[in-house]
Amino acid sequence: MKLYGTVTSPYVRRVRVVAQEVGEDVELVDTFTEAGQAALRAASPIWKVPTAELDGVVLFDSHSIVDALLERRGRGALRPVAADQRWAESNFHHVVDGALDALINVFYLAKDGVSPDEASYLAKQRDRAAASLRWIEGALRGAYVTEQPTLGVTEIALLTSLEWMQFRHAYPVETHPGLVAFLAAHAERPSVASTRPG
Ligand SMILES: N[C@@H](CCC(=O)N[C@@H](CS)C(=O)NCC(=O)O)C(=O)O
Repeated sequence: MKLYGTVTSPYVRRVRVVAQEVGEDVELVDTFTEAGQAALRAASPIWKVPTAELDGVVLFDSHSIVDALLERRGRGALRPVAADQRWAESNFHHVVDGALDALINVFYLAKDGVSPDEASYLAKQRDRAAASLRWIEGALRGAYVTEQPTLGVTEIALLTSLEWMQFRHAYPVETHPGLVAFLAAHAERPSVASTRPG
């Protein structure tokens, strides 16, 4: 798979973890470089990473890329989504994305010199992330999203998001003991340890 992205992006890392779990080799096009950015803009009209080319198909979003990988390469040891858990797990995944998108907004605008104290929309993003992470901490079943103690794509989305928040000092994850314990439980898994930024 050709994967457009950076090694620090949490959305790209989700895909890299899943690719490793299902045995797919990744050829990374580093979009931090000028040439990589030009290649990304030629491949995707939304200019976001991850974008991927898999079996001749171009995919513009981590969810599509992960779904395509699982469909075409199998799940490896990853937990399938149980039919009766489908919508609960979908909600969980969207809350993870909601927290991450909110903090990515705060992070990038801080680089442009705008802080949440100066823009009420940004203060809302910060508060949305806090509310979402409190909800996630309450909804976790120990180190997993469901009662089944097996890593799945939702756990991967959560752990890559939380580790990005720590890496960028975007949110005080350490104030949530349940989230800290969740991260510790998965920290040594090879696909997780080998893709960690920093
Ligand atoms: N919904 C997208 C989100 C991807 C996303 O927000 N990527 C960020 C990097 S982590 C990005 O490309 N930001 C560049 C920009 O917004 O200009 C997905 O799941 O792939």
